[in-house]
Amino acid sequence: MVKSITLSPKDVRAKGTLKFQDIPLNQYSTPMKKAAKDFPKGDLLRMHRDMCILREFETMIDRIKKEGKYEGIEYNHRGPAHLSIGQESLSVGQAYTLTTEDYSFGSHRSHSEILSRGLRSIRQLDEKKLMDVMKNYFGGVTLSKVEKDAKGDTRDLADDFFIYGTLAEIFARETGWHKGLGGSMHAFFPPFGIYPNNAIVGGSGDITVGAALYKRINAKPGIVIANIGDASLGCGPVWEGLMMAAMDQCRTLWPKGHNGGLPIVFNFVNNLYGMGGQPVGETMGLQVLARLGAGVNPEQMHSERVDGMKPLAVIDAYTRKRKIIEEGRGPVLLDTLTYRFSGHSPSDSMSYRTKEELDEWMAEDAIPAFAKELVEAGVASQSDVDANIAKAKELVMKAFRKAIDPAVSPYLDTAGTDCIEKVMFSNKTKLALDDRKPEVLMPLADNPQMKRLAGKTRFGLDESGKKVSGMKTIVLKEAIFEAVIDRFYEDPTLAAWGEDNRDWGGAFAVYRGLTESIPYHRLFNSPISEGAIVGTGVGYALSGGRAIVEIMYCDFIGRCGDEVFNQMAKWQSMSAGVLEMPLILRISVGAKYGAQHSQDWSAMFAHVPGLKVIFPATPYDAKGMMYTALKGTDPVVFLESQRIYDMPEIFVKEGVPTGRYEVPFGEPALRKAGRDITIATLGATLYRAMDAAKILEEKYGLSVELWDLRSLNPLNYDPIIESVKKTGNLLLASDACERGSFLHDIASTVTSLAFDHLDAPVCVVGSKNWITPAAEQEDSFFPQDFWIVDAVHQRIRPLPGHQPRMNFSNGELVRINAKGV
Ligand SMILES: Cc1ncc(C[n+]2csc(CCOP(=O)(O)OP(=O)(O)O)c2C)c(N)n1
Ligand SMILES: [Mg+2]
Repeated sequence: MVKSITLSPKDVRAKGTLKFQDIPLNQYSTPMKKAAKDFPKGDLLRMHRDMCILREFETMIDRIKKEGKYEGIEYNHRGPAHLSIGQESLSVGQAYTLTTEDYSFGSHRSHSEILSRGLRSIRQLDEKKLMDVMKNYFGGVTLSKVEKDAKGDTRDLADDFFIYGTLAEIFARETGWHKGLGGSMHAFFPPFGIYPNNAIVGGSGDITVGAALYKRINAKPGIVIANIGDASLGCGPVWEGLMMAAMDQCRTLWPKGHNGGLPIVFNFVNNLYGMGGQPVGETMGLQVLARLGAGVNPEQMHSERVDGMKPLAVIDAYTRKRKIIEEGRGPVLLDTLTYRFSGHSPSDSMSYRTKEELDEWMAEDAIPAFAKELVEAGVASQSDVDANIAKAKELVMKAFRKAIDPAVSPYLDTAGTDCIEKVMFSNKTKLALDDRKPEVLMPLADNPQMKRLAGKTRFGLDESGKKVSGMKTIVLKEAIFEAVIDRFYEDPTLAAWGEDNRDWGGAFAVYRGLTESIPYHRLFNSPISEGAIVGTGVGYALSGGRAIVEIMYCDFIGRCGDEVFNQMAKWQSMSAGVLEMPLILRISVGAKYGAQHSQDWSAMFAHVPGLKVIFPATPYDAKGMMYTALKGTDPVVFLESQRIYDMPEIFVKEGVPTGRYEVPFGEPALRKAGRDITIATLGATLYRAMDAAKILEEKYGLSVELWDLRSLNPLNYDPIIESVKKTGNLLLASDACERGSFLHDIASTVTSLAFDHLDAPVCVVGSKNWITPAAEQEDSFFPQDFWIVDAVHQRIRPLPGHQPRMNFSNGELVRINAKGV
């Protein structure tokens, strides 16, 4: 199915004026007496209670950080505390309108959002469900800490459970929401729809869009909220998230059942500051944040400014916006005004604002103002209000005493042998992440590309050992295609996106033929937003789907650095295994396109704990490893070298199987057995190393053992060590620049593990420590077969009569390093 949106110059070039609609500002003014009629009895007073709990909770942390004690009890909280004192009304108002089917994501300053959603969910869920949540969360450990001295009913118990669990997480205790591995800035609780809060400013700006994609693509109920700060509007991922959230295709091209704008509210928690910087008047020029929506789409994202100091104004806005979203007219942008009375963090000396300004806002404090309105409207009495304040203190003190007591709330033994490996990767195999029938456009066997591939041979050498043309035999990019399309027919949640992923088939046509089989909502072109491509993949995966996203060139990874390094890699660990991250990031490693399109940055991925990083170099491996990746539940960086997209299978005699099979991660593959020299490669360099092996054998009579590492992480060293024991040496080669190459890591580890067996230091051959030059000069940049031969001669064992062209001597190594080359 090819898209057919034609763009006529007559329309596009027509003279006219672009009109904007008015953007409402702080419009809510319904008197409490009238508004109260729309609320069930007790709800408004409970909202006041919840605000008091939030205030007391944050005040307690504030005291601890500043005075080292709360109500006379000493405690030293070493971690961060970005408090939301002053912002409670916004959180409580928002939470009032949400159900556990709605997902909210937040920022470093999200304690109030967590607590308000938790306390609200406790009132919404039926008691049995509530009990199940508490009993099932980490086997009821947190529950066991509050059960003994609980008073009242299940909901009272749940209040204790939730306040204690949140505080235990902030204090890094094993009984917290994720065993203390998330902490203050990353706490969340999925059973109540509370999704990751993010310490990276604007980090939730694109992740939340991924959650909205999950809802839309899989037709799941609920909306999603991105609670991000006003200053986060300076962050690229937020802009990318906005662009992607508003993409027209969700309405123009996505099929019935999935058609409609994304169900998302970008809720800018506008407290008028980003640390001490002021977006209004100083660091930005919007003046009124709500203005932004006008630039995003014709509906202006239904943008408006809401007075977040009034909880009922927030409720009113969310009630109206939910309707818009349910009509398929999202996304929505809210500029929700608030003010933080507390400092940005405990070290804040408030140098950036005047006492007069602070006093003016404190005089409008939402909690007493709301209480006054309740009393004046006859909804509550002063003693009800006072009782709320007292109850809040009691609940917070109870949780505090437990959370600081090491006997009740121990720390997780992170030094224990298997703690890290238990949470870093989920290491599961799951064929389908939902039990729906996968939505496809035709039977797999009818797919034109599958039919074309059926006519190809599966092994790429003819009887005389010569390579068969890629026109006749299956090549690496087609092997990847076979695995991907098959998994689309198995897992209904699997969705793919990236730049030009659809009609074009990806810039290198790996997906050619996928468009015919897969409906738009499961395979789509993204905006040119590398950050949001990966960030939405993260949000999609942690919401419960499986995504495969693509970055067109490895060099572009700088654009999604945060998403890969801090988000994709870290959420499984930060959640203590509560979340899984079945996200495959395909990255094409370039050639021929010069300095900004041809660099192998594999070492960067391997350096970041929490990513599986693989680099298959043969069609057999590419297909088998793609299967492994797409069945797993872990984040995988799947590197593909453009130089070998058209490479046939020349190692596995049986050829690339037409059916399903898996190639495990972390196991180097023996490409050729030998006795004298061990060469191990990563990626496309395998083929140049084969040529080098031929020279070494034919010209110098040396028997080469050649290993294809295939994986950076995980990596089983055993076979390489065994080979080194046999040959007494090791040369490592890849296309990555030599300095900082992951191969140096391998060299160092092998040296430690097999020191006594090495006759020469392990030698690393990489590209020059320079820019990738023009295609015409690439051969003097990427390792060539003769480089490997020269390196063997100069660094491993002299080759009789050999005249090296390259200089791998000690002197040259010292010289170029001194030059910074
Ligand atoms: C990418 C990034 N840059 C800088 C920081 C340091 N930092 C933490 S919070 C903050 C201010 C954020 O302001 P805003 O988004 O308005 O949220 P607020 O703190 O006002 O709630 C900064 C600069 C960070 N955590 N992440
Ligand atoms: Mg702010």
